[in-house]
Amino acid sequence: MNRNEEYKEALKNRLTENRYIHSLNVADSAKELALIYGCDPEKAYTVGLVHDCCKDEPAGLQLSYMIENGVELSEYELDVAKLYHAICGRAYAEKVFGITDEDMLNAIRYHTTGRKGMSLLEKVVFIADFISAERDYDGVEVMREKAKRSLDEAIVEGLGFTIKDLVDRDRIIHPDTVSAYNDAMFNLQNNKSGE
Ligand code: DGI
Ligand code: FE
Ligand code: FE
Repeated sequence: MNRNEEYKEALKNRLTENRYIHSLNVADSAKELALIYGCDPEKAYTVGLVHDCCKDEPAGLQLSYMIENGVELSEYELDVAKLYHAICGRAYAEKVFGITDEDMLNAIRYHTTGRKGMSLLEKVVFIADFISAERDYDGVEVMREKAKRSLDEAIVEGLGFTIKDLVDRDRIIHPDTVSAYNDAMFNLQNNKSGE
């Protein structure tokens, strides 16, 4: 039995209305992708639901929560508050939501940067976040098509977009972001998608 209804109630109180709607939509997209690519649709739905559970907390509170719970941050993570919510979210999901499945916890932890060697569930959640129903950026339809065709193709498209944007804005690019891009590109070029 899953605890999704309980998580929804908790998230309604923790998140802004738009962020809550985003979470419901990512859950739906993650379930759809899981059914296409053959990973557990229930796990994908739950991770989609909770992936941004700490996003609307002030950065200072997220930081103290991580410190209290013994979460260690690298220099790049410490300096990039936008990345806190994924790392903090993993700790919160384990401690408060009682999620113990390591693959689900990793899918929350790496949903913003990605990483080298992502599991199918991690990839599914990573891409679901880009194509959820309320997303309307230029190019979202291309992303939705690619997501149905190949997760690695969608990762290259999505991270290519993110990395260009970060370069344009003089932001630090997390090493996991770069590794995730290279890994997906390598898989595409060597037909090693693992899908
Ligand atoms: O939480 P969401 O808005 O749904 O999406 P997300 O968790 O993918 O966060 C997207 C934000 O994270 C976006 O503003 C770009 C930023 N981001 C992703 N990777 C990196 C990054 N920011 C920096 N500085 N470095 C990264 O590697
Ligand atoms: Fe996020
Ligand atoms: Fe999100």
